[in-house]
Amino acid sequence: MVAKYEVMPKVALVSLGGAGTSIMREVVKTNLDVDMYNVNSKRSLKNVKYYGFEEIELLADELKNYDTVVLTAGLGSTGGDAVVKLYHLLNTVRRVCFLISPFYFEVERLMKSRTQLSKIMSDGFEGAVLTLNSLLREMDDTEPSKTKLEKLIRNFDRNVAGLIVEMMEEIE
Ligand SMILES: Nc1nc2c(ncn2[C@@H]2O[C@H](COP(=O)(O)OP(=O)(O)OP(=O)(O)O)[C@@H](O)[C@H]2O)c(=O)[nH]1
Ligand SMILES: [Mg+2]
Repeated sequence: MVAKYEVMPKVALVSLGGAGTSIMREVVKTNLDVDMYNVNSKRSLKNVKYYGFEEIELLADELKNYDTVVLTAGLGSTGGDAVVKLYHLLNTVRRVCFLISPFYFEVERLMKSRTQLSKIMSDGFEGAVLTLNSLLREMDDTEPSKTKLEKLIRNFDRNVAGLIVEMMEEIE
């Protein structure tokens, strides 16, 4: 007799860098049940497998066992470079990206983010690129405050986390 079992697509979520990590922190608060991996300069998330930026190859080898890998990172710095590298190492896997592009005034990072994005964007691209600029419209106070911006970013990360959870629940 052949054992009957449901074939579930294997999906993993990977966050990279500061922005990716704070988005994943919001995902962890939901009850999404998927394997999670975090790449950063130090470990900061509980119950999530941690890899350093220098361990991307090792992580890629582990991720090759999945059907789909969802990647989230902020572009413009180390996390952006790491997501580009990982994206290309995973060319045998379905990749879905949720990428954050910097504020327009982060000039250096913005330029770097464009280069990084050009290395990921192609006909087969799946996912979304969201810009932090959308938050500036909500900073209409006469006196802009750091706390207000931090709150808006937190809310932004919560919304991105919501998009990721919704998308991943459809795959699972
Ligand atoms: N949504 C969101 N965006 C962030 C956050 N922190 C930084 N960013 C944005 O993402 C871009 C990349 O920043 P990080 O993800 O922090 O970059 P990193 O890879 O950690 O590298 P460094 O911060 O340079 O050490 C920044 O230019 C910001 O525009 C965050 O907590 N949430
Ligand atoms: Mg950072």
